Amino acid sequence: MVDETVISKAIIESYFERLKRCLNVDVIVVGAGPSGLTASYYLSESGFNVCLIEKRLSLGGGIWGGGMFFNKIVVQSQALPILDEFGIGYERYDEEHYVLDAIELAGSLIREVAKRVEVLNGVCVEDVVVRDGVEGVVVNWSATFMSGLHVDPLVLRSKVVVDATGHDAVVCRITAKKTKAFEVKGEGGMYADLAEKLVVEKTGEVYPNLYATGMAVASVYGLPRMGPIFGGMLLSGKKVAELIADKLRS
Ligand code: 48H
Ligand code: FE2
Repeated sequence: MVDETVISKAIIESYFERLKRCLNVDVIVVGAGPSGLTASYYLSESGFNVCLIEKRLSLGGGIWGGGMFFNKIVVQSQALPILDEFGIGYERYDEEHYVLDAIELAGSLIREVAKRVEVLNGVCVEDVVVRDGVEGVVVNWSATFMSGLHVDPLVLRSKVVVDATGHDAVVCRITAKKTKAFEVKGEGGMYADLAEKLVVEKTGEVYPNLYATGMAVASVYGLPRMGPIFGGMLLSGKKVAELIADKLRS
């Protein structure tokens, strides 16, 4: 016979163990869109403890809607090895463009990440801990912001924080405002070919121990936008994971 209080106790105990493990991790990734999911996957594959924080209930960010709600995604040939690693199918459109299903992309990334990474969904990053560089994030339930209630936040610490919050570049914006050490320029106009190259090229450390990946990179450096081509997001997520792995191992 199932018992309601046992169900509740199992959930509370299991979740609180997860929350305690998130108090001190190697890497906190903020935002579970394509770049944050890819970064989290490769970091955990390299043996690091990762906490992935997503303000919405569902992970996947901008993947689900494809282009203008047409739930298809395009990637360029360089991103195919990442799709292969996740076992995600795609069709060749021409020699440079490949088309895939947005739902399969989101579902596959989420499945592999959920198996490896501590995910806190429905949790919003509202501030950063800055001492010798960024040393953690300040979090609260997303529902707290929606309710308008005054409830103070909690703090999670890490060696590195990754801003994968997309167009808003939330973590970089907060850090820029608090430290006055750099500026977040805001993304530029549409130029897919250039944007895809630059977003990967400029992926990296923005401020000591704070890295940007995905659209957040475009926002920080004023790069052009690329529309619904997602190869750059996946490649940026993989690159940021490699850069952080090198830093944490040195
Ligand atoms: C916790 C937060 C917070 C917060 C936001 O927007 P995303 O999908 O981001 P990327 O960079 O991985 O992918 C961008 C892509 O979706 C896109 O928009 C492209 C390619 N656009 C091109 C164009 O021209 O428009 O995901 C960001 C995630 C979302 O799930 C947010 O809910 C989450 O971050 N998030 N999570 N705390 N403060 N802010
Ligand atoms: Fe976008």
